[in-house]
Amino acid sequence: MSKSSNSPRQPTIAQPMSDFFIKGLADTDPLIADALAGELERQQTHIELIASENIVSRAVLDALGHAMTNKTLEGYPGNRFHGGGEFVDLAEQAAIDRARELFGCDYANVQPHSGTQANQAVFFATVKPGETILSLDLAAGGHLSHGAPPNQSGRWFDAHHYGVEHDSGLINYDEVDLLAHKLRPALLITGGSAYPRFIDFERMRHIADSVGALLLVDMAHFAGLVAAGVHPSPLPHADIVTCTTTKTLRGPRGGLILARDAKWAKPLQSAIFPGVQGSLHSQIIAAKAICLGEALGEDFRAYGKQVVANASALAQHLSDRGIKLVSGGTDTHIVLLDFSQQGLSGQQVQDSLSTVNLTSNKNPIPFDSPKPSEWAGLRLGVAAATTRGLGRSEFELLGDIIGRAVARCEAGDQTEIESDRQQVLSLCERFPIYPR
Ligand code: DSN
Repeated sequence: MSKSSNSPRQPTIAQPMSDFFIKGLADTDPLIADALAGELERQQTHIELIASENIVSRAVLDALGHAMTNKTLEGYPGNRFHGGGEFVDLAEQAAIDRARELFGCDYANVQPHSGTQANQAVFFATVKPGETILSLDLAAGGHLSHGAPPNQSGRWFDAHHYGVEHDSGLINYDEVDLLAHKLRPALLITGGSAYPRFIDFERMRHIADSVGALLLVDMAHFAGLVAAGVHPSPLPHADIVTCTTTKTLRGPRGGLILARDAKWAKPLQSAIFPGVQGSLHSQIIAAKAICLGEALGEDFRAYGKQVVANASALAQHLSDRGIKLVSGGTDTHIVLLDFSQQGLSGQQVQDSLSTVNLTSNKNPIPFDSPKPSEWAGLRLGVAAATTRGLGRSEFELLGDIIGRAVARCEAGDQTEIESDRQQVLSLCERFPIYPR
């Protein structure tokens, strides 16, 4: 027996924990601490009307700031390239199971870092560089990652686009049919960022089948409405569905890929990893599981119903005030305003709304100028303010305030700004978010 094995075990003396693990941001990096504090206060004192935003629960925030962020893993639950994955496996499997239950599908991949990367993975799994894809035009409400010229998808694929009817603002399904027969795309894509109406998924399926194309539906904007049962689901019709977990789904920044048929599991698993991504963002996957769990609850269905009611109230109120709406109204959380007749740009109206603590974004409208500075549209979304608790009457009040902001843009009249800003601040106080 060696001498050392007979020696008494040395008592363990814990070292004091390093400040590195204790000190908070305010002590270590005041510049970034101030930026975070400023952003929180901005959210608390402004009403968010950007359609791609929402306000996540405290539970989702807890996961996003958790030490799970330290864990590196590649692969999928139970089949990782690194050790120590048992707890992330729990979180990822919960996210997968909840996504499948929520959307009623056989396959879910919860790893995409964003909606764009979810779409990239679908391209990776279904089309080869140079093949033809057909999608909704950007100005008609489509999305950059669906083959827009400046995006990788627009460079790697032979991308073509369908639009909306000039008068109705609704998708021109006859044009989709015509282009599909002429171009024979490998992939037909629908969905986008600024289309306020239901999409006829059944008709899209029919068109895809008639030319042997696969159908991808990007439900990034309306996924939460599908989850809440207030929007038709694309799952029964599309081969593959992508979405983000932000926006109406009210979760962390990130994407999902869903498919009704498990035959897509293998190509889509390897398209995300190792196809277009490396290791997963473990803490974000935990946050996705939380948001998907929330979306399975009754409260979320009530939220979804209220989103649609609020959007409809806002659309009607703005229309009554003489503001033109693309497609004449909305079926979703999006209300798209058209200022082309007034000769105003979306930027002017966005700036005017920001003076009264309303946050929005300029947006192209169908047949708009390609130059963002000349876009005549403004996109509003009601999901974030609905999460905050605003109902129809508050959205009617916002409609009045927006109407006056537009009138100020037209007349160059700066009166009533302060009283309108105070009304918005008082809404923020009545419907607070996160403890100060
Ligand atoms: N596509 C952008 C939007 O809708 O605002 C970001 O997701």
